[in-house]
Amino acid sequence: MEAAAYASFTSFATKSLPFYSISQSSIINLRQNCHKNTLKSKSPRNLVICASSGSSSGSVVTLLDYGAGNVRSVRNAIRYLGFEIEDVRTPEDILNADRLIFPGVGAFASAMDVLTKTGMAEALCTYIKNDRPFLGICLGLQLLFESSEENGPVNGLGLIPGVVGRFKSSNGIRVPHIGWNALQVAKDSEILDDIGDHHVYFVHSYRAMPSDDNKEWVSSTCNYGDDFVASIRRGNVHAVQFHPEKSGDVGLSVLRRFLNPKSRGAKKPTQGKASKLAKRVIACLDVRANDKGDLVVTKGDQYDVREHTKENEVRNLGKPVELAGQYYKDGADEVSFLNITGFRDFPLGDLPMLQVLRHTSENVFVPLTVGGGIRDFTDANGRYYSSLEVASEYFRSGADKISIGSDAVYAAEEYIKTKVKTGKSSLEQISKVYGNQAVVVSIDPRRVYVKGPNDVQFKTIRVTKPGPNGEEYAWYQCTVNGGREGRPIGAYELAKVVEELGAGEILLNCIDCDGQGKGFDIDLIKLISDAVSIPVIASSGAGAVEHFSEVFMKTNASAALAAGIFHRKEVPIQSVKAHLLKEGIEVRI
Ligand code: 1PR
Repeated sequence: MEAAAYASFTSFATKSLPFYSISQSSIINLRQNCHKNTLKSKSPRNLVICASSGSSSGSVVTLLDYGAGNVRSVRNAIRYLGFEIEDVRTPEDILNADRLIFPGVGAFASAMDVLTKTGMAEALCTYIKNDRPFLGICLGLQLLFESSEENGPVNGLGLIPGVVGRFKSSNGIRVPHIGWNALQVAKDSEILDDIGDHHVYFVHSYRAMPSDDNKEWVSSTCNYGDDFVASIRRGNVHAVQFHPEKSGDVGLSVLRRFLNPKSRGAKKPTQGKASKLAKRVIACLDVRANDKGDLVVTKGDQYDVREHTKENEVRNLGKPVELAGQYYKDGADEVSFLNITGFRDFPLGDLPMLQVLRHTSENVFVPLTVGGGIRDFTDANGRYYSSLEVASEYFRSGADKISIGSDAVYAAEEYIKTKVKTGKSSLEQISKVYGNQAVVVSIDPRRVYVKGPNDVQFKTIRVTKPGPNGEEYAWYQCTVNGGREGRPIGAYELAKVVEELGAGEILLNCIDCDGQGKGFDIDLIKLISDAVSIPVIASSGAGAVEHFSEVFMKTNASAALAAGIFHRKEVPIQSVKAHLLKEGIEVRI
């Protein structure tokens, strides 16, 4: 599932689109329909193309949006580049577009279902077959192919030969594919001309494969386990599997080149080097209201965020929007906000946090994660909010991923007890609607030393450094409510279960190491990153550039996150990356 947003997608379609009741049979006939190039009438199933109509303004772009999370990011990027957006409401709007961006989000089947029922599928085929300027993004690329294995087989628009299949974790790779890769440019594609060796951001579990049948379309490939189609180009029709709106400056250049063909120079694309998935460096902002009620970035020592002074104030390390913008400019591959008092305050009552997200996403074009307080909630007036509603509000406000802490612990405990997936936990509900790759589980474990490996029912490890009483073993106890309460479940058990319940990534903190600057807990990170096949973000304890190379060399972490050293300006993000490059670890530069 690619960032599925079926719920909002169908509700948008039902409310806004007059053609929703059209029969589903056209899915089957779609391919034939696409090959008929004799469309004459203006009925939704038989559309005429207006070669240049709609807005004649060169600064307007038409967007096919069905109300899902990361479309906000595309909107922000388009606006940032100085263009206005006109939304598609009817199939005619597609045909009348001067240039069309289709940031496909959602599961393949539900996307096809709505496109077909609304008459959009046929309009898209006509538009593309007439070589009108088109840019598909992510699922917007996959839907052009014949079919997908995602919950399928399901027929696609059938314009490009090939089947979209799932990455195979048996190839030794983590699925979803989340992160930054360089491309192998296969042919001149104009919009990729600035990419060269730069990395771009991918987040997906399914991919199309290059073949002899589709080679006239494929403009670049990427290697992740095997070679997959990273972009296609034929005439004015472009589509990319990566997210240009989340790929920093180089991603913005892809959009700019599509939106403004005049800016395309005669420059020839440089061939990217073969690349592995780059290790990510993430800046984390723990956010909460201080005693005056202002939302500030704070930072704890082992989760204690108060100054040890008479006033006992919440430590204030800066303003969230400003710091996030700074980290983006400094080269952070992602920015995470953790609303650390979300467990006791209702996040939707916390409008400043939503404002922070909205403002940040207008200027920060790398992935944004937000966590804190994602759970079912009943407010003082008795109004019930599901965790899905809370998450949806975060997505609508600009988050690309949400992170669940305490509620994931309760869900995992319940699942271990009952062995039943109810489908009702926040984790299951949000991943079903938005896709696994949009759901991070944040684990807050504390190390508990024991004498022998079998002293507790939880997974223990032989520790590198013995405990205070010479203990040679430890387990990692999960906590909830910002480390305030220990729970009867280990980090190992939690990680395995949340992967099963739909987590796409694990943010692995360690209360013992948090804010200490003595390095990551390598024992813990190795334990968890070896136990799951989803990406693991190592967190807590970074104090020097060497700590980053150590964690990547000794564990299978996909990313390393730090807070204090960046906030206190002790180590710039670029120094971390320069060090990693020097050590032969691939990073995005
Ligand atoms: O339980 O779903 O409401 O989520 C609450 C979220 O807030 C969790 O992700 C939890 O980790 C976080 N949180 C709660 N209390 C604190 C606290 O510090 N008092 N922050 C807290 C956790 C840990 C890291 C930190 C790294 C790196 N922060 O994210 O940024 O340890 O720090 P360092 O580089 O300075 O060592 P829910």
